[in-house]
Amino acid sequence: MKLVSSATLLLLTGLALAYPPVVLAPDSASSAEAGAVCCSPSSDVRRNVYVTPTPSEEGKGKAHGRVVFDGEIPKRKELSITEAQSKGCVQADEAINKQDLTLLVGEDKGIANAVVTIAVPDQELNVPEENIVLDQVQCRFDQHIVLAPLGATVEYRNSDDVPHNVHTYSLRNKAFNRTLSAQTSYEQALQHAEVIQIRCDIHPWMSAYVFVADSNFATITDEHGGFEISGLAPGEYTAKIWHEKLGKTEVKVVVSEEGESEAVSVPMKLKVKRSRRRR
Ligand SMILES: [Cu+2]
Repeated sequence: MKLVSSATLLLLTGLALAYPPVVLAPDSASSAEAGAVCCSPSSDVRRNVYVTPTPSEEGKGKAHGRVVFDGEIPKRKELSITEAQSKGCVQADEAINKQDLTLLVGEDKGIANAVVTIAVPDQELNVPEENIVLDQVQCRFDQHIVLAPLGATVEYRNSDDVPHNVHTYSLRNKAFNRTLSAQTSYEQALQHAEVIQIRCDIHPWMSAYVFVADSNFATITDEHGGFEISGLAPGEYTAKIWHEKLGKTEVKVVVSEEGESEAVSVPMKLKVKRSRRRR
């Protein structure tokens, strides 16, 4: 399903892709431009984008729009973490952060932390030379969604004084389950494009994703569900959207000869669980 709206969508000119990652603060330019009444999840939305578009003469177009929640805004719950489970994670006078980042829907229904990718043929991937660090700090992953190009290296780190482990759930890249004692790290070269879930088995609430993209044209939505992908040549593209809880969808984007494109509005909703019929 595709909805196109040209007038009501956000202008996201401040959100160009960049490396090191774009980290959006609640008072960022985009929030001001959007004039939004603020959104509960904004304080913890970081866009960890490690891909950069390939600049080219004809690549002056951009795809932009919003990913929006279709349905009633779901109530947010805290992560379930007991005192015993979080022993040693924080200082005695500190409280552990229980914010659940798995589904962040703002008051404007924008869905944060959705990954948007556009496949462009014959592009050479821009791979950062430095490791992309995914740290474990106070028994949380310091980045919830990491958008990394195929070929990059992720360094899983434990900056805590308690042990963690890194358990990867992947189908194409080699899966592993490795204990990381305090102040140690482990590197993984990303060899296949896919979404890898990262968990710590010691602290069951710890979960993050490494989205391995085989495109330079990709980004993560901000706290208003906004996205912008620049550097596109004129033409028709399919933007694919992935969200950890809402699944996948896609939308067509047309970049004109002048580099213009209409803002797209992409609805996503929770899948209805079918109850089994009782016999
Ligand atoms: Cu852990």
